[in-house]
Formats: sequence, C-alpha cells, structure tokens
Amino acid sequence: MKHTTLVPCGWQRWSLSVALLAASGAAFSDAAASQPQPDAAAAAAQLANDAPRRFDGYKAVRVRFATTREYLAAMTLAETTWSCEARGDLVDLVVGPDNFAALRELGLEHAVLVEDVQALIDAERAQIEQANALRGAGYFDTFRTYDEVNTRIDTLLHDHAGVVEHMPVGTSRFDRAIRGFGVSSPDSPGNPRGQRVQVLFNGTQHAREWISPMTVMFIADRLLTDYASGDPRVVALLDRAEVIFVPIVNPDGYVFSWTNNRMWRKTRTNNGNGTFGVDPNRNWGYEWGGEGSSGSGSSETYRGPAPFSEPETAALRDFIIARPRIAAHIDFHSYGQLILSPWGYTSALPPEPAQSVFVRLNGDMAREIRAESGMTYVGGPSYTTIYPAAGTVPDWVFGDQSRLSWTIELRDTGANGFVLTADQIEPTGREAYRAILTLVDYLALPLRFTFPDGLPTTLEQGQTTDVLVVIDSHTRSVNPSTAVLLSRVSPASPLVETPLAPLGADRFLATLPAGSCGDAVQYAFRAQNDAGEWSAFPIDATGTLLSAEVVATLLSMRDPCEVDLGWTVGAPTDTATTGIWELAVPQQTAAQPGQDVSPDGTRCWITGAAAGSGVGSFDVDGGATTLTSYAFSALDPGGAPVQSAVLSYYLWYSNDRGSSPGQDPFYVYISNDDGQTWMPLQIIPGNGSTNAWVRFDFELVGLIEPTDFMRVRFVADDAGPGSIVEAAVDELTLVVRGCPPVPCAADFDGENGVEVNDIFAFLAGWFAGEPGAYDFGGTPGVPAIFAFLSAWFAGC
Ligand code: 0X9
Ligand code: ZN
Repeated sequence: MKHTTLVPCGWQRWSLSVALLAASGAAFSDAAASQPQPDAAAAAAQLANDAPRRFDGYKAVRVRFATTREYLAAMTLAETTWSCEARGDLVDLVVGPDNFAALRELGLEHAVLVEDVQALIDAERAQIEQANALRGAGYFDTFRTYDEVNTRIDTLLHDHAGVVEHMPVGTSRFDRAIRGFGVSSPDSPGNPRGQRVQVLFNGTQHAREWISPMTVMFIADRLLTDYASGDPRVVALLDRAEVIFVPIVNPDGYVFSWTNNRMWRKTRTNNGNGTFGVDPNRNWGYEWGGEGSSGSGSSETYRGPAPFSEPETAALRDFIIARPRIAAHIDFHSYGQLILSPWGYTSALPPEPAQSVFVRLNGDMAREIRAESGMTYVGGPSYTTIYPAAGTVPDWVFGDQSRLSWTIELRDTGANGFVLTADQIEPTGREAYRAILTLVDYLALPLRFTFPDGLPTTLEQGQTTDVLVVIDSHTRSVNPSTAVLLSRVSPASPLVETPLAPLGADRFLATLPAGSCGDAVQYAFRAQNDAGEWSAFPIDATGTLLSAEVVATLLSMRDPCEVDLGWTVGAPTDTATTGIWELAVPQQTAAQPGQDVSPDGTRCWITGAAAGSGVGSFDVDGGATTLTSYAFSALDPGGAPVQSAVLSYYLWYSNDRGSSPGQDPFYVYISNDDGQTWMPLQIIPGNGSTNAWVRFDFELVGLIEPTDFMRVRFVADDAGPGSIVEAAVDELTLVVRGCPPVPCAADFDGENGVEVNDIFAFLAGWFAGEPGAYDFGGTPGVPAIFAFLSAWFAGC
C-alpha cells in the first residue's frame, strides 16, 4: 500500500477542525468551557455544565478516496473521524444528517457502517441497564464503568491474596487513580517473586474504546481461574512470570465517555484555548511531535504541549522505568483487528534481531487468535499497517526502553466500531487471552514450542506424518541435539524418543510414526536450551500427551466446479431477480473475485458472474438464490463405519460494499436424506465478508449421520436494495476416513459371520480346486483343510 494519498491522522483532524470551526464556530460542545487545572472541583463543575453529547441521525461511513482533494472534501463534511483511521485509501467518518447528502454528492465510493450512531449508543445503554438489573449477570456480560473496574480489582486482590498484588500507577489530571495489579505465583524462598520476568498489558489510553478495559480484565480473570484450577501451562507461566494489568490508563477520558460524550478519545486536559484533551497516544516522548500527530488542541491526535505533558502518560512512563524486569508490553485499543509492532513514527523497520522477533510474534499471536475464534487479525509494523503516528507508547517502550511493545487493535473491523455489542466482550477476551499466552510462553519458559502448520489430530494409516516444530524463547536458544519427539502407537507401549530433524535455526521436523487403523498415536516434544534447562510440550510431557487417531482414507470426492455435475439452481422460496447462481468465469468487481480458485480451471459457482457497470450491477437483489448439489455418498463403499467425513469448499462472500453493508447472512445447509430435510452447516453473518477465497472444512461426523444421499446447499440472500451481496463457491471436496473391517478368513462366504455354511463353502471351493480354498493358509492340498478348520474354530 503506497502512502502517497495517505494523509497523516493529525493533519486530517487539523484540517477538519479548521473547516468545522470556520463553518460553525465550534467542533464539540465543550469548546467554550474553560477552568483552571488541575482542579477536581472545577472539573466536576465542567462535567456538570456539559450536556451529554448526542449523535442523532449521524452515520458512520467508510469512504474510499483516490486523491488528497477527495479525501479533504469528505473530511470537511465529517463531524469526527472514527478512530482517526485512514488506512490506505479508506477512512471511517461520522457524518451528520445534513452532511450525508453532501457526501453522497461527492460521488465517492462509500459504505454506511452504522445507520444511526445514536441508536447504537442507545442500544448499548439499554443493554447495560438490562444487565445491571439482572441478578447474576456475569462481569463480562456488559461494559463496566471506571468504578466497577476498580471494585473488581479490589475483589481480585481480596479473592486471590498472594497471587494478585496491588501496583498503583499514579493519578490522572483530575485525581482519579490509575490502578494496576500484578498476577504471579505467590512469593517463595526458592522462587522469589521479585526475580521473575514481567509483562505489562494496559488498556484505555483512548476513552471510547470500551472493549479494551474489558479485554484486559478478561485476560486477568482467565489467568486467575486457570491458575486456580491448576492448569499446568498457566501454573508453569505464573511460576516464572508476573503479568501486570493496567486496565484504564486514561480514567478522566473514560468517565467522560460514559457521562458526556460516548465518542470521547483523549484525556480531559483543558488546553487553555477553548479546546480539551490531549491524545495520550501521541504524548509519549520518543520521536514526539512527528508525523501523524497534531499541534492543534482541537485535534483528536493532539500531542500536547510537550512530551509527557499528561500526568497519565508520565505516570505509566515512570511505572515502566521503575520495573526493568518488564520485558514486553501490549497497549490494547480498538478497533480494526490489528497486531501492530514498532515503528509508528517511521516506515523504517526496527533493527535486527528485534524486527525478526516482532515478525515472528505478530504471526504467532494472529495464528492463536485464528485458532481460537477464526477471526483474522492482521499483523505488521504500525506505520505501514495502520498509519503513521509519532509519540505512541510502543515507540517509546521499544525505542527508549528496549522492551518489546505492541498496539493491539481489538474487534471489530468497523461494523460497530467503538460501540461493540456486549456479546463480543467474551469472544474478544478469549482470543486475546490465547494471543498473550503465546507471548508469555516466549518470555517465561526455558523454551517455547510452536507449530506454524498446526498439529495433526488424525493420521493416515501406514504413513509417517511430518510436523513442523519451532523451538524458541526470548532469552535462550534451543540446543538442537536435545530436541526430541516422544511417541507411541498405542497407550500400552512405552514412549519412544526420536530426535527432531533440524531445519536450521530454531526450526525442526518431527516425524510421527506410522500406525495401523484404529491406533491412537500419542506424542509430545522435549528439548533443552543452551543453559541446560528442559522444556516440553505439552508442559508435563509425560502426564498429558497429544493424541492423533490413525485412520484410512476410504473415499475421496472432488468437484472442481468446472462442468456442472448435476447441481440445481433455484428453490421454491427463491425470489432473487438478479445475481442468480451460475457456473461461470467470474469478472472482477469490488465485491467479487476475478478468478476461480481451482488450479486447473477457470469457472466457479457464482451469484452473477458479470461485472456490469458498477459493483451493484449483478449482485443478488430481491431475495434469496439457492444452489443445491447433486446427491453424494459419505459412506465407505466397503461398508466400514465412517470415523471422519470432512466436507470442504472454497467460498467468497461479500456484503460490506454498498450503502447498507452487513445486512445479509449467507447460509450453507447439509442434508442426509436427499434434500428432504436440511440442517445449517455454516452461517456467515452480515459482517463476515471474506472478500477473498477462503477454504472452509467441516467434519460431518458428530454433526449429521453420514448416508449415501448427502446434499449441500448454498443460499445467498439479499435483504435490501442498498446492500451488495456477492457469493461464489468452488472446489467442493469430501474425504471420508475410517478403518476398513479386518478381513476374516474363517467367514469364508462373507455372510453372517463365522457359521457352518462357511465350512460347506470352503469344501466346495477346495474340491473345485479354487485358489483361496485349495491353498488356504498358503500350503495347497490337505494342509489347507486343517488350516481352514483351525481358523474356523478360532473364529474372528
Ligand atoms: O491512532 C492510534 O493511536 C491507534 N489507533 S486508534 O484507532 N485506537 O486510535 C493506533 C496506534 C498505532 N500506532 C501507530 N500507528 N504508530
Ligand atoms: Zn485507540
């Protein structure tokens, strides 16, 4: 992505402010208020005088611009940017009712992310009240105020005494406590707490990003519950590391976002010129004042009059300086689903070996998140992955303090932006927890084991299986000659040690042994670092073992979607008027692919292959269009029970273009009775656009009884004229796996097991001199009769 058209965030706000001030005299409702400070009473008075800000009829709009002129034209119509985010040629703006018409007249490609920002805020408030009225609502069932977060910290300190330790950070401009706490195994003489490596997670530099304090608290909560339940991995981590949490760095701003302006981002400092607030994430003193920060007090990215002018950033700075054992840090924000490593102030990359460490951990954390929830988080250096910004915390933590540091932008990608629904708190927390665990593994364990290509849970019978293993850690490297696989083909046999094959640096190849159908191969890994300390995966390598079931491929089917093998287009309930499924070569638009995925063809099933004159020309309009497969078998032709039947396809789905995106889910159904009844296999929500070919795999066993009359059905549905719906399907495959029945020699006629008819059938064959009878057991003639009879008496 080139940055020629990308205008730095600070300048965007500056030009916006000038335009707004020229047009209306004021940008925000507090622009005229002014008090001396720091003065808590004056602040309280100001808050009281400030009527809560409303956003009735305001839309959040994602605009694509081609030139700086177009960009500026759109910006002058915006009330504020959402997250000051101009990524590449896209920017998310909040536009008032009057200016929306003017924005449309500009003729820029745009998508409405949120129809009515106030409606979203009202719904959020209603949900909070509802949850609070409900007895027994969980802490993570709704968003929590500053006071509620503090109360929760007190509860954790009380309930986990000795594990949770209070670590006050300081106070805000208006005297609110910035609270922190550390989580680690209790101090002990043999393992003093004061010698463990530390890692710091903070949230809420930006007030409106309400998912960030919840996520920080969720991570703390999970660590504590997993520790209390004796989870070996978490116990091993907390024995070696102290994890420090500062959920709310900017309490004044956070409180203000609850009481006065849901879209407040900055601190609440009175800038003295009628403007309020400094962006704490432009206030850090490393390359302070550079690109992507503003010198204007009205800007959302105002850097403040000097580095660390804000008591909040100064307090966190001193907190970090005072703790040299903090080896890594993550600053949680929203939104965008990004894992951002330094630098933010320059497009240059950090020096080696740090840059390689960042690349590796960006990938590891993104992979863990995908494994947890399927969500995509994009990793990379801040400057090029999101936008230039100088004075951010990771640049100072890494640049000034030489500790690893990241910004993580949590969910979502814009459908709700800062006003995420409360049901996202837990899944966002879970995926973040997975991400930080691998980081803490890296910092704290003698060695960390990761598997870039995943770990197998099934193995093909009679074949060995290679697994890529990476063994690393922050401070130590692996002693390659000690890296081993421990494995056994049956739980009864002893574990066998096999050396891992070195692939260079910290990469190895493990070869899992070949098993027979029905075996469960159990395995683990172990290695020593260059200081002679052992690490294993799983952590207690002989107690908990990984396991993979050995199966045989019984049947595999592939439909490359090049010729129609008998699909049906249409269903009685279909009402779509355009964008009907067809087997064709796709023509690229902003919403549909320009190519199929098959390596050996050009066609795919698609909802209207033609591009037409605009993105909305041949998309699905007017309701649903249904594509149903022919009947296929998911049974073993030889009659073996099916242990696994994986149905896979590549899917392209787009519902985030057009003026009302995210409205239309996409459905996939499966039938095992030739299409008489259907059950849902996959639902892609309206905000789940892939805009890329993505492969999906579904294990049918456990979901639906496999039969020889399976069908799969894809339904693209369009709710309204403003939403663009495009879908495409390619490369349908089915792999059926299980264990073929062991042939039973004594069941000579192959019917009804071993019974007397088998003797008659055998003798008839023997007298006729048939091979398999006359030479039964390998020795022709009379010995064959004895061989057969002994097999018959032994049974099967
Ligand atoms: O602009 C920010 O401070 C962060 N984004 S947000 O939407 N949460 O405000 C991103 C900071 C990432 N760092 C740099 N771009 N340097
Ligand atoms: Zn932020």
